[in-house]
Amino acid sequence: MEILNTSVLAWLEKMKALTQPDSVVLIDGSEVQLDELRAQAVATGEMIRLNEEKLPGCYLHRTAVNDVARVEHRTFICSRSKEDAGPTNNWMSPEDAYAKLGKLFDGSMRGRVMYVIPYSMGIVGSPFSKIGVELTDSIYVVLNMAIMTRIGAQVLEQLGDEPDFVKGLHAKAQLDEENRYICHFPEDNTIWSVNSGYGGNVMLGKKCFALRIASHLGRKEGWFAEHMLILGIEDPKGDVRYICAAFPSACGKTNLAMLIPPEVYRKKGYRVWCVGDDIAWLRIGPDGRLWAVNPENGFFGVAPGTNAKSNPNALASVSRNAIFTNVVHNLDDNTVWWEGLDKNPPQNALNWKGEKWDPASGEKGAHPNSRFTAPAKNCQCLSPEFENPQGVPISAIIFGGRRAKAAPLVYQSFSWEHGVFVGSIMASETTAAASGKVGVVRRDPMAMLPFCGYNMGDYWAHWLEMGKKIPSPPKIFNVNWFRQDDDGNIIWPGYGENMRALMWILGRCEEKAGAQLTPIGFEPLPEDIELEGSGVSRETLEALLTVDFDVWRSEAAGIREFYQKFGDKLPKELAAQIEAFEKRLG
Ligand code: GTP
Ligand code: SPV
Ligand code: MN
Repeated sequence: MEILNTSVLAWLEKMKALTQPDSVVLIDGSEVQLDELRAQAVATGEMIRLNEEKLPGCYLHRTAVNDVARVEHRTFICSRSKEDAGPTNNWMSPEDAYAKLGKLFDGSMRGRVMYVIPYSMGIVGSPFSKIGVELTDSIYVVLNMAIMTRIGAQVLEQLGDEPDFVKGLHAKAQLDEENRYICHFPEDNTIWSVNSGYGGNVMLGKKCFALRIASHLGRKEGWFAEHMLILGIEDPKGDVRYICAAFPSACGKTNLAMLIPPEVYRKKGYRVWCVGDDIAWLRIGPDGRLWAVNPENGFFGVAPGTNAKSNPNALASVSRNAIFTNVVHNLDDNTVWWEGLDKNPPQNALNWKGEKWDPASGEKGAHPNSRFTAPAKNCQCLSPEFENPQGVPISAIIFGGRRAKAAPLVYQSFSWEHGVFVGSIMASETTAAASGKVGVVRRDPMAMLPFCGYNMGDYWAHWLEMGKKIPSPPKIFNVNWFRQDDDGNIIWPGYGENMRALMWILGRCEEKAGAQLTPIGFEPLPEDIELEGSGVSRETLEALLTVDFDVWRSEAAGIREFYQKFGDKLPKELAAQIEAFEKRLG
């Protein structure tokens, strides 16, 4: 196999001249080649091959200790004009960014191999799909991209001689934190990432392309690239309704996407199907509904907290051909462990840094942002529509985050416009998925704060515009699985039990479920939520549904302050929404 595409060739020559690798290897997607790379990575210690009986085809990788999460303060949108990046993104001019990173890339692959990964976000050849080529000096990246995307010869063939691909360049360089940069050039379809070897910083198809670059393309071309899971709920008659949900990083997308319904629904014949757990690309279908595809081919999920009770489907998905990053290595049987997997931490083990670890020490063994990379096809509840190039029609869009107090368990917006407002005012406590302080509430509109590749004000305008063009738009909701009591305990059981809120949501979509009007939107009455077998008391449910006006008045002030950052980019519809909201609050 060789590269014939003249644009790919010309760009590759330039990047070779810049980074000066010893050799270049084209990734054809074959198991033979991937196996050779796995063996090489094992030989150098980059990967550890795990127990062949218990975890066939699985590997463990440890990143540098200073390189364990996305780095938002070092992530840049390098549009020509600063205004196009907007007040919520870091910005560097393309000239400055190319110059600055050019120096860091200069000779960075000397003594190393450059791997060329042609990949498709979405099913190869589907009109919904987009192609990228990532150049990287990391085998870990190659093996992860091989799970997370469709790679290899078929992609180059599909591209033909078209110049329409996203150019991704990644070099580990010295893994120097002070010179780590993740730069996006939306006008050039280009991503440059240097000095990291961790997940979302380096698998350029994921957040960099499928969200930051794709959101920019979506605005130009009239579609959405969103930080959303996609799931289907099949009713006893066999009809399936699909829902998208946007939660910030480490706020429950993967868990919701793979949920197992509570007994009360299971016995009636309900099933849940996972279409995607992180990213949705949405377009208006010929029938006037919004249709979603998952552009990925695997799951890059949070390990801690994943167990046989919280997410059995995820656990089964990582039982073969998976890569584990920054978890505990059990030396007795050469398997892996993480906090929350079970109550039996291994006694003879290494922590995520590769140091001897004593579970009794009180120190965590796995990094809080440790992850698994698993092929989608491993997932027992993977939707039969997963490979459907048309995607699935969406009945409801859900926004949500981690809020100790403000947001109730679930509520519905009054309209598309109000739904966009609800998405725009999302806030959530920060998590270990990005470097920085954990547990600080911040505004994270549509869970896209770190992922929107252009001015968030224009992004809201795009949402409002699209709303006018969708003849049968999904209804928009908000959920919060993380409401706490005064002692700081989360009072909703979460996980599979979240289906109870989803059922109310579908009931609302079909105009069957009841609701009460509140200043924030339509809320279920306690009797509208099925509690059988949940262990949740009516009293707790009432607490979960309470809207504290004082809390929301101070929210409104925070929203105003946040909106102010956008100046005249704030859509007038949203200015009217906050106005009306304050009136409703009194
Ligand atoms: P990213 O992959 O970073 O985008 O995260 P995510 O949104 O997919 O979150 P994920 O499902 O991996 O969950 C993150 C953490 O939240 C894990 O530790 C879960 O155990 C926990 N979690 C997920 N769902 C729930 C829930 O319904 N209730 C509670 N209390 N915790 C949850
Ligand atoms: C997230 O942080 O939202 C992730 C992990 O899904 S990463 O791919 O690193 O962005
Ligand atoms: Mn996830």
